[in-house]
Amino acid sequence: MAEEATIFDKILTGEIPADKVYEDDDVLAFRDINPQAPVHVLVIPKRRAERFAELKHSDTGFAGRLFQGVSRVATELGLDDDGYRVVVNNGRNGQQTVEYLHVHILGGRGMTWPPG
Ligand code: DGP
Repeated sequence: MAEEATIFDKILTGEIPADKVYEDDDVLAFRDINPQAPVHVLVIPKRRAERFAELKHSDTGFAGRLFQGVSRVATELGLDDDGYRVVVNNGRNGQQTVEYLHVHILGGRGMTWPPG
């Protein structure tokens, strides 16, 4: 686990405000401050991991609950029929800027492929 509090740690504790759209025991979801699509939400696990490399075999439940949360958020936002994109920027080449594992949900428009 990383030590220094990130902006997402502070959103989780309420120290920094966010436009929250969903919360349960495992995840918090809030709107991205710099949206790249009509719907752009970030889903974070309530227990911080910095990136994928930290996840161990014993974290399968943690990872499963994170993805279950992503599914729930997308459904609640009404994205299931038209579809959406799920993105995890991981590490430097992945353009990760916040060192707290998080999942982007992007919807409300057609996406292109490949990503840049
Ligand atoms: P990345 O680490 O590249 O997956 O991107 C982090 C995302 O977090 C980026 O799309 C912008 C968003 N973000 C950064 N700071 C804040 C903040 O204070 N509030 C919210 N709601 N989003 C933020």
